[in-house]
Amino acid sequence: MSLTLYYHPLSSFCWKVLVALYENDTPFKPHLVDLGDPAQAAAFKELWPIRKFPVVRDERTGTTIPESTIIIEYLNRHYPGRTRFIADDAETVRQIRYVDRLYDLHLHLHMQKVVGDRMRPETKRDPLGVEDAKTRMRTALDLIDRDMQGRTWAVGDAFSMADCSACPTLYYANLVLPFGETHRHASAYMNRLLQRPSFARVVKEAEPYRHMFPT
Ligand SMILES: N[C@@H](CCC(=O)N[C@@H](CS)C(=O)NCC(=O)O)C(=O)O
Repeated sequence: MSLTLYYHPLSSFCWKVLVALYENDTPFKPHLVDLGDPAQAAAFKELWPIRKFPVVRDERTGTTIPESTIIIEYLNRHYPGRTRFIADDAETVRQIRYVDRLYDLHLHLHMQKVVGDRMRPETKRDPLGVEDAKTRMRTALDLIDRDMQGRTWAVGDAFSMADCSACPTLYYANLVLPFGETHRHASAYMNRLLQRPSFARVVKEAEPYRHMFPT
C-alpha cells in the first residue's frame, strides 16, 4: 500500500479527502494525528510545516501532497476509479473548480471560524468576527440553495470533486447554522450526500470522536 493519509477523523477538510478515497475504494493507510500531543504535532510539522491536515504521502512516487483539493486532483490522476472527480472537458473542469472554491473559501472557512471561536478561552473570543462569518455563511448558502434547485449533484449529472467539498461543509455548516428551514434545496442536497455510501461511512467513523466537537 503506497498511500498514507495523515488526518483526524473529525476534521472537516479530511472528510473531503476520505469521501474521495472511499468513493473508489482506494487503499490507503490512515495515520491519525493528535495535534494535542506535542510529539505528534512536531512530527507532522516536519512533514508539512503549515501543520494542517489532510496530507497524503505517496511512497510510490515519493510525493507529499497537502491541501484537500490538490490531493483529490492527485488521486484522480494517479489512482483513478469508477468515480471521476475531475471532468475531461475544460468547461466542466472550470465549473467543478469554481464550486470547490465556493465551498472551501466562502462556506467552509467561515464555518471553521465559528467552530474555532468556541474552542477559545472565554476572554479571547471574537463575537464580531463570528457574526461576520455567519453573515458570509448565509450569503454562500443563498447561492448554493439557488444553484441546487433542480440539481442532483453540484456540477452536471455526475458526482465530482465539487460534491466531495460539499459533504463536510454542508454537514458542519448545518450544525453551527441550521439551514433545513431556510435553504431547502441545499438541505435536500446535503441529505442526498448523506445517503452516499462514501460519505455515510465517513460520518459513521467519526461518531466515536463526536464528543470533541464544541457545541
Ligand atoms: N486548505 C486546507 C485546509 C486544511 C485545514 O484547515 N485543516 C484543519 C482541520 S479541518 C487543520 O488542520 N487544523 C489544525 C490547525 O489549524 O491547527 C485544505 O484544503 O486541506
